[in-house]
Formats: sequence, C-alpha cells, structure tokens
Amino acid sequence: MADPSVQPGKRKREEEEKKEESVLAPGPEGDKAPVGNGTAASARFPFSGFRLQKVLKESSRDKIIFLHGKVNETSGDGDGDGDDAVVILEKTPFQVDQVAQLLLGSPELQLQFSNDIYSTYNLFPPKLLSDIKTTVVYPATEKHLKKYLRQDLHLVRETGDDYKNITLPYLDSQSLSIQWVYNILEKKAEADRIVFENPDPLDGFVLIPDLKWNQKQLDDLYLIAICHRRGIKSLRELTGEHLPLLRNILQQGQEAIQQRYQVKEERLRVYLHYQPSYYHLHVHFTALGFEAPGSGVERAHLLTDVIENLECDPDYYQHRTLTFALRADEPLLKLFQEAKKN
Ligand code: M7G
Repeated sequence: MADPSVQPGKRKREEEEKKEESVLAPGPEGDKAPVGNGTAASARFPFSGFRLQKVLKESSRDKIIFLHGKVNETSGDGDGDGDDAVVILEKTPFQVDQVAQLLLGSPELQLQFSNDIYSTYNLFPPKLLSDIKTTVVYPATEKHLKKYLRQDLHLVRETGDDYKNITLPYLDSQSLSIQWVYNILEKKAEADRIVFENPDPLDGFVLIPDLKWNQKQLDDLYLIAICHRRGIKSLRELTGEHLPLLRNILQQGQEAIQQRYQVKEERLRVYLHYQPSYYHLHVHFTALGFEAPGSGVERAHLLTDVIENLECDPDYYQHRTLTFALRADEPLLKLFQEAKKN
C-alpha cells in the first residue's frame, strides 16, 4: 500500500521517476539490443588536432554549437593543409533520476551574487554528470559545411513538373552520400542499436535511434525508420504502391517504441521531411513534446496524412505542389528563381 505520509504530488512524481527509470532499461529483447549502447570505454576522435576555422552555427537557447575545423595538419603553420571536420557540441538535457545528485554532499560552487532570499551560483558538476554530446562528421565534404552553416532560408513551391525538370536532375548530381544508410541496412554499422526490424525486402524497414538522440531521456526521443527497399528517394516519389510499406512503418514502428520505451502512439510525432537531406526513404519518430529540428510545417509531413492522401489519390505526390525552404546559398534555389523568371 502507498505510504500515506507522502504527499500525493510527491508520490506521483516518485512513481513517474520509477517509470522513467524503467522505460530506459532494456526491453524484453534487451540482451540483443541494449538501450544506450556503445561502450563505456574511453574513445578517441578519428583525427588528430583541431584548428577552428569557423563557428558554422550556434544557439544559446538550444545550447548547441557547430564547428568547422581543420584536422590532421602536418605543418602546423595554419596554411590550410589537413582535412575538414565538423564537430557538433551539445549540452544534454538533465536526467531526472540523476539530477538530485548534483546537490548532494558539498558540490563545487562559486557564488555569483546573493540578495535577500535570492542567490545564484556556478555549479561545477562531477564528471559523470557533465558529459557533452559530441557528433563528428569526418572527413566533412563541402556539402556538410553548407548543411550546418546558418543561412537565411527562402520558401520554394515545387510543382510535380518542377520536381522532374529542376529538382531531380539537381539531386542526382548534388545529394549527400547515403552510405551510412546502406551500412545500417546491411548491419555493417549500428547493428547493436536496432530497435526493430521487419526484414521484408519490399515492405520492411529498420527502426533505429537517430544520430541526434543520446537515449538517456525520453523528452527528446528520436528514432528513424529506414526502408529496406532502395530507390525511393523521398515523399515526392511515393505512390499507392508504397502504402503497405508506409502502413508497416507506422504501425510496427509505433508498437516497437511502445514496447521498448513505453511511449504511446498518441505521444509520438511520426513524419517525413520534404526535402530530406538524405535521399533514401526514411520516417522520423520524435517525442511529441520535443521541438525537433525540421518539425516545422514547411518541412514535416505527418505519416498518417501521407497515407491518407495516397489512399484518396495514389498519384497525389506526383502532381501536388509542395512547399519547402532552401538555404540562400543553395544552387537549387537559384535554379528555381531562374525558372520562375521565364
Ligand atoms: P533527413 O530528413 O534526411 O535530414 O533525416 P536532416 O538531417 O536534415 O534531418 C535524416 C535523419 O537521419 C536525421 O534525423 C539525422 O540525424 C539522422 N542520421 C544521419 N546520419 C548520418 C545518421 C547516422 O549515421 N546514424 C543514425 N542513426 N542516424 C543518422
């Protein structure tokens, strides 16, 4: 029986905490695919040195910074030899079940000021509670540097014909490599991170935590479903023929997330990006309360809506005008602007 001396609010919080602890524990198939995988062993960056070239983007609100650096320089005289790398540093969200430890004992503190009942401090957390999520793209291509550089955005409206005449030829020559996608599908990378797989070559997919999620808390839950079938570039190429695949991703993806993380379907945002960065069909699953980058109306298309649109009209995405934003320096934007002048 519940302890009556505990306040109801506190008891509820404790119950929630217990639930939160358990949801991040491995599910029934946990031995095969542990949550939060990787190893605790210390690691090294895949390059040596790092000479900052440019801060590509930063956000004090999101506590994230995108850096472009030169690495592996031999001469050390800054003459530009060496390779390009992008390093993204992000302060991670608090983990509710651990945060109280920050205040236990005598934490390292510096007083900033104190006034009546108010005081502010700098608190220096112990090593285990002060990790910074670090994402490395190395070697980074010119396209990666552009992808992460803060830029003004411009809306474009693309008709079905624009896609065939302007976008598609451009994509074929310009899009980012999708080798990482094939590595996942062929179990050459991240195999131990797979949360669910439907192995059907036509209508199956792999569900895996997104690069952006550290899997330590559910607030920013983020997984992607990558279809096994090759050659479907994006939303634009979907037709009625792909409905079984899309229904599988929606239903089985939601079930797998409920089973593994105890997050129900009504707490999930399930959507496709148009345009995506990587042109192999994939679907994003994020926590509803998390404003994931790219979840705005000019880029995210809810999978439930996509399915219904295709049920009503199997060629819906062949002829609809689709709106998306392009960075100011993107050659595709220029192509659209020139085409619209004529
Ligand atoms: P997108 O809409 O093509 O591009 O989504 P975006 O990055 O502009 O959103 C691709 C998704 O795949 C993004 O959410 C990425 O964070 C994620 N992603 C990218 N890479 C290179 C990897 C990877 O190597 N592993 C995993 N698990 N996810 C990745």
